[in-house]
Amino acid sequence: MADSTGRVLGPEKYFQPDIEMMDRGELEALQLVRLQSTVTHCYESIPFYRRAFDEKGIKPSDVTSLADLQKLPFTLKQDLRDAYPFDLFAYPVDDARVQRLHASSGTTGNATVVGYTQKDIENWGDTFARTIAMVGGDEHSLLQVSYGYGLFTGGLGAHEGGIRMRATILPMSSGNTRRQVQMMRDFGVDILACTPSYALLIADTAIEMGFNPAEDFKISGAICGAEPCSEGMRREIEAKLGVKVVDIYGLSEVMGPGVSCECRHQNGLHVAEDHFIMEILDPNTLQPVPEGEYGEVAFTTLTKECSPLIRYRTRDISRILPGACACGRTLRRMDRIQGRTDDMLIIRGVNVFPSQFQEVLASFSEVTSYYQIVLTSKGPLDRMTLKVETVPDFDFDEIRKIEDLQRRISAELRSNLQVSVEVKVVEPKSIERSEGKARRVIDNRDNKGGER
Ligand code: DLL
Repeated sequence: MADSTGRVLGPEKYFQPDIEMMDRGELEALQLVRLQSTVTHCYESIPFYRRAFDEKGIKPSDVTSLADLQKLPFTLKQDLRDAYPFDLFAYPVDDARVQRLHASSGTTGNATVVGYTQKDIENWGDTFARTIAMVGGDEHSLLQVSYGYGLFTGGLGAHEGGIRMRATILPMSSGNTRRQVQMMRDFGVDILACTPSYALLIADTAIEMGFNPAEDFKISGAICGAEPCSEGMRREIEAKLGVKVVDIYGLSEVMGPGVSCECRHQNGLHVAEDHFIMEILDPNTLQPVPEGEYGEVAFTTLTKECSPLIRYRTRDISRILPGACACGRTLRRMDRIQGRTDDMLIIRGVNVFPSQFQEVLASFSEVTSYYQIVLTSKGPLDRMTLKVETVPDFDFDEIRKIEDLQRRISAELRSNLQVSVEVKVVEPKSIERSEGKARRVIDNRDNKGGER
């Protein structure tokens, strides 16, 4: 069997085939048992949930089917912030069962803090290990973890995945990119785990160092998530490193990376439905949308012990993809994240997500995946400038060529996204590089976010 790029695929690998290919009826029965136990756990151990249930007049025993999930209250990011630091924990923080804490950065308010028991960490590792298998890895693989280690869940989440898989782990964390490349080559790394922006920077650095990783390195797979990545950018990383790139999704509040992940067929992310129930909600009515329609993703955790969550509204936009996957997994797939409700830009009345720019840029061979959106205000009106870097051999001496390219990109953006954008093509390496999540939007408006 060959994939979309013509690469011949070996046999499919699975980490937990009994679960990943479970009969749907059995899986739903398992979900119900776990949902009932989670609801009881939340009600008995977390005053926030007891209050929320009481306000709605619901008791854990009222949950007798998966459809009863609809009766339960939502949890918002603000609820986690208000609970800072430990009020949403099911156990006191000094309880021996609480093994680890992670937290979001908290740049826009209190950090959200999440606790993990040993079992929580093992379950988390299992979901990441599934992705390692999805991209062709196994216990013989050498896994380079180049997500940041620390309170961010990327590094340690991938690390746990490596442990559960019994792979060999190279715990690089992010940064020191030339050293990353050198070790990737010298040690014969098989699989890289990092953000897509960092994978691209690693690839470009390797090429700059005079290597041709696609031909000369052993690496064959990359697990790239934590931020949006267009198909164009994915193909660029794949071509430069000679790997297959699979997408992995997750968020610190819900667990970390591994809530859903893509198999090598690259057609949506299989949700770890034995650990989470996913809902797609209409953001206005908060009712579930029909299968295949976009909406806000919400998760209910099914196995988390320390920080269980009921109907957590993520603000991420996706949809459920109908149909079976060629890999044989029965876990349903969600589409790649389209954007976040709070990332959406409203420019002169038109709604647009930064990631949509990436998709349009992918059709221009003269530019790379490095881009940045700069917002400024001119009087009451907002202006958007899209800075995009050209490929290294683009001729910057010919003003006419530059202007023509800018005009063509701008016209394409207008016809695809209906937005009026000033496009500025800039020389290679003039946009800041990222070792983690890329900063795509610079907001220099006087009234920041006034129109957002
Ligand atoms: O980014 C966890 C993670 C680490 C996921 C490593 C994958 C790999 P947070 O820092 O809490 O956690 O950020 C979560 O990042 O709500 C999405 O908006 C975004 N995000 C995460 N994965 C993807 C992805 C980690 N694959 C927020 N595609 C989420 C697009 C993603 N956006």
